[in-house]
Amino acid sequence: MLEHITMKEKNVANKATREMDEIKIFAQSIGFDLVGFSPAKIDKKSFDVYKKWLGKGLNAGMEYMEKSAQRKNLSKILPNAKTVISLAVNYFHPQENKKTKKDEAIIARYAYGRDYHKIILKKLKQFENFLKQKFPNDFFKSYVDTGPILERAYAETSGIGQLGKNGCIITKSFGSWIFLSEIITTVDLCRKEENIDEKGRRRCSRKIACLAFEPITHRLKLDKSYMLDLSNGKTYFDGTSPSPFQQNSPCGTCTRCIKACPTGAIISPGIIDSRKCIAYQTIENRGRIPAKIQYAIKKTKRIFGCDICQEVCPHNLGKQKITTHPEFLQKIAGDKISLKKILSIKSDEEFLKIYAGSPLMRAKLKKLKSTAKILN
Ligand code: B12
Ligand code: SF4
Ligand code: SF4
Repeated sequence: MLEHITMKEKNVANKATREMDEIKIFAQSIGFDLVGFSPAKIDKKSFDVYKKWLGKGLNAGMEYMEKSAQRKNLSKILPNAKTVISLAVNYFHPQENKKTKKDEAIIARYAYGRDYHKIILKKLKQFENFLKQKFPNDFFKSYVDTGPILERAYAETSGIGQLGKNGCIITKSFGSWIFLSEIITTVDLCRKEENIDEKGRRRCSRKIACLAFEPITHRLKLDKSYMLDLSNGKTYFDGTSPSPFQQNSPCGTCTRCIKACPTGAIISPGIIDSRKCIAYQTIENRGRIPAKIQYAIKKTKRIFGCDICQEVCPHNLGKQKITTHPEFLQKIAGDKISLKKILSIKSDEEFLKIYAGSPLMRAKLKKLKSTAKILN
């Protein structure tokens, strides 16, 4: 719908749109696959979900997950934070040969090549420098994975993807095979003006602008959810209450991931009990793995991480695009690992020599050996 706007308003809008386009183009040029923007304010529902999750002890031994003050209020991390720029990087690679030999165990897909933390942080710093030049009086703080920020919640609000029952953010272009990261900034990139296009049409009357590369249905903490189609500038309101597992869910009636999880770790749609999750048990847990989970690890041959709930997801079938990031294709751990090889490594130095730069370093040799013994 065309609306009357003043010349001044139009100029502000044009400048903001240009700014946003430049930001998106730069993000793409340094290798980010998706970018979305949302106000630096956690939506209440997401925070409540996190608090309940914590309250039930579903974080298992991950004490760093208890930093709730920062997760609730990003100004505790960056005073006067206004916007979260969420970014996604596709890491998919086709698996060499799905069959494992008797002596082999499976490594989660994300750990095939170089560790994403360093690779993405470098890109975030480049992005920060670009933004600092544009906004010299503003401040920026970047995180990838390890910061006290609910990455999935912001990614969903910004429009990067939608939450699946497997708990993962599912994107239209890459399925769930993505790493998330973000830049928190004092620049307000979600101003209302940005919703006016170059022809002066208001694309959306909401304060939150959908500026993700992909137009997808939002589930915002608003009275109505909406979808902004960037190809025609139209906004669609569905008028329903926002629930990720009703109209706007990418899942519909599908429950494949819940059924496929070998340990029953998806205790309700989108909620993972880390104590039961093979990913937690094989990467994070420094203590003894419970007998029931040991059995599932042996059966599914997972030595580091677990992808089962993503592998069965129809959104990941046929959507796979091979990552354009050579670092993730540079084989270090690979898809599978020989148990004999792991068990024969004699020292941390030897381990470092073989696996330096790989996500396997997080588990450390001692942990990998003890999981290998379960699998052997
Ligand atoms: C702790 C953690 C884990 C734990 C716990 C997992 C979990 N689901 O919470 C363990 C070790 C088990 C784990 C495993 C994996 N992880 Co992990 N993990 C994290 C970490 C550090 C924090 C997640 C968190 O806050 N959990 C608490 C729960 C309550 O929050 P949440 O899952 O983020 O869900 C939020 C939203 O969904 C939102 N929400 C909004 N509305 C609603 C409504 C409903 C009904 C629900 C349920 C939720 C919801 O609220 C929630 C809280 O804010 C993030 C990085 C980060 N800083 O966020 C990576 C992260 C989530 N992990 C990631 C990955 C890749 C994995 C694995 C695939 C690795 C592997 N192959 O082994 C598995 C997948 C397991 C799974 N099915 O979730 C990616 C996810 C990418 C994606 N596509 O979503 C992240 C974002 C890391 C990154 N930077 O890329 N992980
Ligand atoms: S990662 Fe594996 S164990 Fe964890 S919820 Fe998914 S299928 Fe279950
Ligand atoms: S497997 Fe089905 S239920 Fe699970 S996340 Fe994918 S679409 Fe949703």
